[in-house]
Amino acid sequence: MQELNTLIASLEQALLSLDRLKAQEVLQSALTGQVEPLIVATLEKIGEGWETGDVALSQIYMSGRICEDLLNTILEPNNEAIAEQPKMAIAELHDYHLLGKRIVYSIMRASGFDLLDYGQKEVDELVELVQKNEIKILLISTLMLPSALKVKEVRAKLELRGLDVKIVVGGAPFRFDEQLYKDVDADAMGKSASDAIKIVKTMIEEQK
Ligand code: B12
Repeated sequence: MQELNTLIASLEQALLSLDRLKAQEVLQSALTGQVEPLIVATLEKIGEGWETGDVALSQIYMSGRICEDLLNTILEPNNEAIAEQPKMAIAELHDYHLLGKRIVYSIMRASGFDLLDYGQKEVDELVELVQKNEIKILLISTLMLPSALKVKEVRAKLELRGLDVKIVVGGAPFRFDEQLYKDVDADAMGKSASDAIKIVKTMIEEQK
């Protein structure tokens, strides 16, 4: 087993030089439980490089895209789905930071959850889909504060339609301010894909 720090350094180097094959090799050499911390830590390091001006926007953009694509090949859906799941969906609300949502989706699917991926949606489209698909647990990812505040609008519009939906949120603004989820009327907040799994399992238990 390779040290996480060694893997982070190798993945960072591969991504910054846009070496997709090398990035794939590094991710495949990681244990399943290391994939999420590996990608998150590496992208955060690359993000810091962007903030200090050492990394170009194109490099950070391509790094995200490469990780997103590779996730599909690395984490396959688990065929033994968890029994009696309520209808669930995940969406990126308003902004375009899609990688965190992709990781949560892929890891949940690899853990036996069956959930819809709505991609990036605005408030009204999201509410419409939730009603149409009879969603009971809605996972929302946002990476920017203005998007995070829009969760409150989602809740209000769901209530106007009389829909009882559990909302779980995650992403940078919620990690920076751990009380924010309450201000936007979400039911829970998670900092990682493993948190998402724990929260959803508890909600399923409570709904029984
Ligand atoms: C990569 C990145 C980009 C990439 C996005 C590429 C892509 N395809 O996603 C690019 C370069 C395109 C980009 C653009 C911009 N970005 Co940007 N970006 C980042 C950066 C450095 C990393 C984000 C990331 O991918 N992290 C890795 C992923 C895996 O982690 P994650 O998303 O946090 O997800 C994990 C957890 O949060 C959690 N999670 C996530 N969602 C959910 C959901 C649920 C339900 C649960 C339980 C858990 C959960 O689990 C995930 C896996 O562990 C962050 C810095 C940061 N600290 O987040 C800034 C950041 C998010 N960006 C920021 C900004 C300002 C922008 C721009 C406006 C910049 C500009 N001036 O153009 C644009 C806006 C684009 C848009 N409209 O959406 C700010 C937002 C600040 C704010 N308070 O609003 C940040 C915080 C940087 C900063 N410190 O200023 N960005």
